[in-house]
Amino acid sequence: MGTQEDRRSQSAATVPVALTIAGSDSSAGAGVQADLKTFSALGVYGLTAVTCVVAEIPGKVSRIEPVSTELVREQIAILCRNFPIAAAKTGLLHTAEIVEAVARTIADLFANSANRFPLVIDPVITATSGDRLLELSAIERYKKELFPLAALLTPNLDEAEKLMGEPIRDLQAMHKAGHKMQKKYGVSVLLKGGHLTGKHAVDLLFAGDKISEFSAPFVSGVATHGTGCIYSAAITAGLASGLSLEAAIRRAKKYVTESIARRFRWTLRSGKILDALNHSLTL
Ligand code: PXL
Repeated sequence: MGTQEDRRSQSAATVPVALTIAGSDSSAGAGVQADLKTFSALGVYGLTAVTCVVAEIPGKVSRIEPVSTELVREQIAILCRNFPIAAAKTGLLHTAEIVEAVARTIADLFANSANRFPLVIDPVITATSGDRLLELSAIERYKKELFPLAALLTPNLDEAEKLMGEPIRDLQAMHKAGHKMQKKYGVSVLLKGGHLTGKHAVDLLFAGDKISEFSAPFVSGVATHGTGCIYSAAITAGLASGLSLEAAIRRAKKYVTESIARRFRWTLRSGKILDALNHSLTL
């Protein structure tokens, strides 16, 4: 036991660091804002590399613009040179050029194996509102350049359908598609089933020779966005803290379910209801 001063600097020095490479959501339910709140709630110091700026409210994206590839690259590079990053995630990357810039920056870094950390890829294509957020030409770059660097992919069913080019409409199809994706890209895959199975939200993890199931009661009647963002952020926080992939996902699933169940709600003067995820949970 040292002095109080020692203990303070020690706990500050040992807090795990995680990086999110994602878009800015003006309404703070998704994107880097949601990721940072999630990292904080789970005891991790969060860093950000912003890829694009989205003007939006829950349910409506009104404008989106990319950050220059040079600036995306520099944000990641300067952070990686100067912080002890223990895990990272990618969220919305918006354009093919940004996917490529992110992949090249991380590949350069990982070329020295001492610099490697687990990378979680949330292949965001569409917003919950249905607005498309990613150029379709970016999908090929994801597959060729970014997936090979990942420790985990976290597609939802819609994203997995677009990546694999086949419909996934039941649990059996989820098993088939997840296995195929794991083999094809040589990485672990968390395929998120959402409301597919009715009363429960069931996700499947394909890692090594094992398939694990993560299930939670489906919370209905909540109109929120950003659940995919905070799920991958919570997994990244777990990995940064030294949890195994399975333990990180189990805790992240609980965090997401709770943040939906304990959502914030505002009733506006017009009578319109506005929901937002509650990111400030202590699990
Ligand atoms: O939830 C998808 C998403 C991801 N990232 C950013 C977003 C959104 C959606 O609305 O704005 C930045």
